[in-house]
Amino acid sequence: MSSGTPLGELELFGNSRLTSPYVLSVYVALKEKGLPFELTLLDLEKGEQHRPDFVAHSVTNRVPTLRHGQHWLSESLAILEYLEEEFPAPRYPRLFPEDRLERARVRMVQGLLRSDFLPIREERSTETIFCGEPIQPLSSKAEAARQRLLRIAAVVLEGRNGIASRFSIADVDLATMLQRLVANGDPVPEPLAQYASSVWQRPAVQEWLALTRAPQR
Ligand SMILES: N[C@@H](CCC(=O)N[C@@H](CS)C(=O)NCC(=O)O)C(=O)O
Repeated sequence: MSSGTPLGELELFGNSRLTSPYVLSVYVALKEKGLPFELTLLDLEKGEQHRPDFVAHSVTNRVPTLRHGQHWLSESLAILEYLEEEFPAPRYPRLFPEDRLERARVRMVQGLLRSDFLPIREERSTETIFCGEPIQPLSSKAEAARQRLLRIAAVVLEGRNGIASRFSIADVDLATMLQRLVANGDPVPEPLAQYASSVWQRPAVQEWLALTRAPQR
C-alpha cells in the first residue's frame, strides 16, 4: 500500500500516560526515520479508545494506531514494517537490518518480547519505569522469566552492541524489557544494563523520556 500522501499527514495515536512499550517502539521508529508526525494521546483510563471517531478507523481500538493520510493501521509490528517499506533506505534510515538472516533474528526477538515474559510485563509494568510506581519483589514465576530474559538477551547480544550488527528497532524493545528490571533494582548483569542504557541514550528515546516527564499529561 503506497499512499503517496505528504509526510505531514502521519499521526500516531498513543496513550496519554505514555507507558505503552508498543507506542514507544513506533514513536522511536518515526523519529529514527526522521518523519514529521503528530502525536495524539488518548486517555485509556477514561475509555477514549472507544471514541466513535477512533473506533471508526482503528481496527483494534488500541494504541499504537497510525494514520497515514487516509490509511489507518494498528499493531506495532505491522506499523513498523509498513514504515520501513513506505519510507525505505537509503533515503530513510533503516529500522530493520538489510541482511535477511539478521532481519529474521531481529523479528525473532520482537516476536519473543511480545509473546513471552508475561510475568515480567505484569509485575514490572512500564509504569514502574516511567511513573516510579511502588513494587513488590518478583514472584517465583517472574524470577524464572527474569532468568530466561537475561539468558536470551545474553545470547542474542553475544559479542556485539546490538541484536544485529547495527541498530535496529528491536533494540528499543529489548532495552525496554531490560529497563523494567533495571529501574526496579532487580539483578541485571552489567553488560546488559549498559546495553539497555546505551539504547536509551539514542535521541529518539530521550525525546520520549522527556515527554513522559512533561507535567501537562
Ligand atoms: N499487540 C499490540 C498491543 C497493543 C496494546 O496492547 N495496546 C494497549 C496499550 S499498551 C491498549 O491500547 N489498550 C487499550 C485497550 O485494550 O482498550 C501491539 O503490538 O501494538
